[in-house]
Amino acid sequence: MKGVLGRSALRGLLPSLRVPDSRWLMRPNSGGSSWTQERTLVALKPDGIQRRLVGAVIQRFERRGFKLVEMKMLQAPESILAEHYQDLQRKPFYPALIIYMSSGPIVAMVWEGYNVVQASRAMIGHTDSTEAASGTIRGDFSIHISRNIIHASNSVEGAQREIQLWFQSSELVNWAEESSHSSSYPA
Ligand code: IDP
Ligand code: MG
Repeated sequence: MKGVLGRSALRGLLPSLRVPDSRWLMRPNSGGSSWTQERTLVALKPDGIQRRLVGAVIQRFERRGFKLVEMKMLQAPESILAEHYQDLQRKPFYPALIIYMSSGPIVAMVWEGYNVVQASRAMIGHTDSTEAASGTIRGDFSIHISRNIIHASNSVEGAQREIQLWFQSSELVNWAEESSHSSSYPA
C-alpha cells in the first residue's frame, strides 16, 4: 500500500534530517576518523542506583547512538572523589557532596561517539534539577541539586582526566562492531 506522504513531501517535512556519512559507521580501530572516538565519563550517583535508574540511563545513551566502552559498579574511594571534585573543594556544599557520593555504590561508565561530551551534558540537563528541562535525565528523574542522579564530564579534556581517574587503561574495552553480531539471530 502506498504511504499517505510521498518521498518529496517527507523531505520537505524533515529538512534537518541528515543521514550520517559512512565514516560514522567505521570501527574506531579500522582507520576511521578520530572524531568518532570522543569519549566521556558518565556516572550514576548513589541516588540513581537506589532509585533503580541504571537501566533507564543506559537505554537513553544507547538509543541516542553512543557506544558503551566500559562500566563498573563501585563504592567510590574518598581519594578519587576528592580528585574528581577538586575544583569544588572550597564550596560550602563540598563536605555534603562527598558524603552524598560516598553514601552507596556508583556506576561509572565510559561512553564513546561523535560529540559525546557535549551531547551527554545536554542529555543529563542543568546541574540544578529545578532548572533542568523535561526530557533531560535530571529534569525527568530528580528535583533537587543535591540529589541530581548523574554525572557527565563537561569538556573533552575533563573527560580524559576523569576517565584516567576512574579506570585503569587495562580496563578499557575496545570492542568493535561486528556485522555478524549485529543481529539477534544466529547467521
Ligand atoms: P555538574 O555535576 O552539572 O557538572 P558541578 O558544578 O560540577 O555540576 O557540581 C558537581 C556536583 O556538585 C553537582 O552535580 C551536584 O551534585 C553538586 N552541587 C553543585 N552545586 C551544588 C549546590 O549548590 N548545592 C548542593 N550540591 C551542589
Ligand atoms: Mg561538573
